[in-house]
Amino acid sequence: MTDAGGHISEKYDKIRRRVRVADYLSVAQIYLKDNFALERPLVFGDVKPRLLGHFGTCHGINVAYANLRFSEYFKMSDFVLGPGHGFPALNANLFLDQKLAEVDERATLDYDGMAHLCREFSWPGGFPSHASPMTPGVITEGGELGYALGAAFGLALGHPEKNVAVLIGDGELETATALASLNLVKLLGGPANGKVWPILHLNGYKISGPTIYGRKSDHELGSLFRGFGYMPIFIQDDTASSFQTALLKARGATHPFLILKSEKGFGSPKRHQDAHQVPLKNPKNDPKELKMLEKWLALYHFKMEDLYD
Ligand SMILES: Cc1ncc(C[n+]2csc(CCOP(=O)(O)OP(=O)(O)O)c2C)c(N)n1
Repeated sequence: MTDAGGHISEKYDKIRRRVRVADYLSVAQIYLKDNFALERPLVFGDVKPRLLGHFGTCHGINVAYANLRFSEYFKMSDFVLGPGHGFPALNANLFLDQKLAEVDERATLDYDGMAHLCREFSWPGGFPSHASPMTPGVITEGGELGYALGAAFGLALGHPEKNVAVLIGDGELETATALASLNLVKLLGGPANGKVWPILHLNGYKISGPTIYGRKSDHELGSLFRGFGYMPIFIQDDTASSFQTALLKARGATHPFLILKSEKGFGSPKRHQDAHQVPLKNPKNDPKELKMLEKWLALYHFKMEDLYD
């Protein structure tokens, strides 16, 4: 993967690898019931009979999580996830961080564990398609949008040791709850409290419809967040160098508010409104779609050793 300007710098290799592997595992969870490391050409029998889950928002979530988790500028104590439908991404990262293994002994960081993760995703008796009480670290189930920002402030208030990152969906920020929670910044600050780092996940769509924030100019967005008392910081694209530059800037701000622009469905054969859920609908029966799925999975150059760092 190249960074802005087309050059590849080694500095952010770990971040890029995590995004690539978590993206691969997000696709694999939605589609595969066998051939999990693409060890041979994909056949119809490798594809799940019923395709459930949501890919559209996954890449942006993986970008945010990897950049926050492996940043040298930001020591994250908690990650609060808001965007509507990104469970394959969350589950992939919990698996890679071996948090899933703490509650599910079959989620080992090897081929069998990966097979378990994918096979059981959105399967009766297995992992649900959305965050649920069995998800490690879950605070609320997440079925109702709007609470991520409020929960993040709740974690930081009275806990000066906390550095809470919260990813807010642009659709989520249209809810009254999330919008009103922007005001909570006025309660923070001072030595008694921790810090909250909100990141707006601006992928321009809620489910398959356009978001209001996606239609605002940078000037309008910046003025809005400034008005609430934040320092808006735009992450220019979803590369590691842009994200880390933004985090470095945010470190010097009392109340940073990061804005991550990502393309909904990035990596998949469909984008934007066509990528929200399952971008390829029929790779189980359509040879052309099966080839498209194989090409899509191959894009991530997944190797088993990618799991181990
Ligand atoms: C209060 C509430 N209203 C509506 C919904 C239905 N809903 C689920 S996800 C979603 C869109 C969320 O958009 P965004 O936060 O941008 O997430 P993304 O599109 O990136 O998945 C909506 C409207 C809901 N879950 N809760």
